[in-house]
Amino acid sequence: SLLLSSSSHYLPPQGVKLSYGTAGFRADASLLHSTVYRVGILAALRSLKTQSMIGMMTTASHNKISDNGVKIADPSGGMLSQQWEPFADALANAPSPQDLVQLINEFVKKENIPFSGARPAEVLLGRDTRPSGDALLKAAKDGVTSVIAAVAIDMGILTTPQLHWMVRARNKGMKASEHDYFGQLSSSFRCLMDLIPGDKSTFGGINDKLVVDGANGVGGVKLKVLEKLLNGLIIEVRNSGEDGGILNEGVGADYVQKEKVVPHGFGSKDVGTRCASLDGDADRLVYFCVSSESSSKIDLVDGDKILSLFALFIREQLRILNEQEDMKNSYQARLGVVQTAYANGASTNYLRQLGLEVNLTPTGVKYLHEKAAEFDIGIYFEANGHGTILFSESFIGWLEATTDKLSSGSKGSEVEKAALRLLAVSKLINQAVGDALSGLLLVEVILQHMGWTLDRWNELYQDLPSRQLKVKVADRTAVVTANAETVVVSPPGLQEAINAEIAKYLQGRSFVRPSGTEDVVRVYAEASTQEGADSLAYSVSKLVE
Ligand code: 16G
Ligand code: ZN
Repeated sequence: SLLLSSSSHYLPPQGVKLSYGTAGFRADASLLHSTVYRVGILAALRSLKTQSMIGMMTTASHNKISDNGVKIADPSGGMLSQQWEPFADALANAPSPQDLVQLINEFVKKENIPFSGARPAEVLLGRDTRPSGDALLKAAKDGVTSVIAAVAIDMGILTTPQLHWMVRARNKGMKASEHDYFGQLSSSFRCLMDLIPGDKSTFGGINDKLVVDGANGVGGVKLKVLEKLLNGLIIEVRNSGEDGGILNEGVGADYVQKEKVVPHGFGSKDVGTRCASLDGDADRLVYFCVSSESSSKIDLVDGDKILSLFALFIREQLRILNEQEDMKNSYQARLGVVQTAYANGASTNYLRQLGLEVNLTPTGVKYLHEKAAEFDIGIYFEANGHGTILFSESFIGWLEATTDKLSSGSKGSEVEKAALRLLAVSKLINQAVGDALSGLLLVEVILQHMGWTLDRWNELYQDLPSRQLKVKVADRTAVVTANAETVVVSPPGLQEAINAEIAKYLQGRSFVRPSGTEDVVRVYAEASTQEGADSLAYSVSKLVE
């Protein structure tokens, strides 16, 4: 068959076992040709099964430039259904073309995947700026088109969230080019700017520029295009990759958040400037400012604080809607926030003090996203800067009906403005997946709305000192956790030992979990002082060894 002959060009590397994991397949790019080819097949099958457009993104995000990776966007624009992950693993690891064909035939039968009389498979392909992306793109196309009548549509170099956005838009019957993406982001941004209360515009002097570290990846380049469509926001992009810097090397959101130092290209000249950093495929965003002229230390404004800013703004708009006499009880929108155990304890306290429902899930976007989707407005963020705000269809419908009704009556009322703001947020913020570009625009417009500087925002609460360590162990799967990774259930006795350590520290908190992306166990600790956090992390890592 066609499949048998084409797959013989993509034999898997020997002795390498790949796993779809939390973020798709990732490895040194030279090992991935057969994997990407096979994920192309999977994408086409997924498209047939769902009778929808599927996305396939080639990226290794914040990992080093010689790595690459591949992941699937489901019809909603979200992550691949977890039910298909075991098939992805089996597919990637099938030793020979014959095994591969047999595996596919069995799966097609089991899943009842329609071939004849059905709409042919369509797969949107995107990739980041990695040099290995070109050859892997060919493997992806070959994989997709080895399935009968399947079509691969190459969208070129994109951020990961752009591709997810396009898949979602296409499946909703909307226009889904890059031009449409930029159009939607910039018009909803301008709409929010126009709705800023007049008396606030003189506060704060926020009209200074924002300086963005593009991680030498795709995000900085796209941001430069986007910036031209905005007015009232001046952005300087550094580390755009156009000046010889290397992707993710001493730059980017992952580096800045983990190391808490300035990225390359930033320094004493930037003291007092509002800075932001994207990761290599622009699905993570953190803010920071350079602490002092003499050191490379930064004040980090992480995903938890972005979440807090968003939550404050949304809560305020909901309050305006609910206070209005005639609006009462018309729609009690449920607002929920979702974090992981890595969220700084001070952020969780702060959010609870605001009266918000805070939910914890295990690490990984698919878990946070799924939980957030249970609310009318669900805000999720990982501390590392990946997150977004999800709006329920029914609440969007209500907002649309309400703004229609109001625009004929009480023109320009506070209620109408609040409803219009929420609608604009739902269009600005990526509904498919965390998106650094749309997140950045929302942060900027909220700061302007509040009349806040970066410092004022950063003062919402003060982070507890924390420390992360990784421990190499013989078998990391021996560590099994429960309750959103906050307790160890196996090996027996480990949690009790951790508890005993925690008890020695003021505001102590610590947990361990096996990494989903590296062969290590991760240790997290928090305490009232940095010395305390360091020593708690150290003693817990000794327990894990
Ligand atoms: C992946 C996840 C990210 C998570 C990280 C944790 C997605 C798309 N990405 O990058 O959400 O924070 O893994 O890595 O789910 P770890 O398991 O090695 O700590
Ligand atoms: Zn990323």
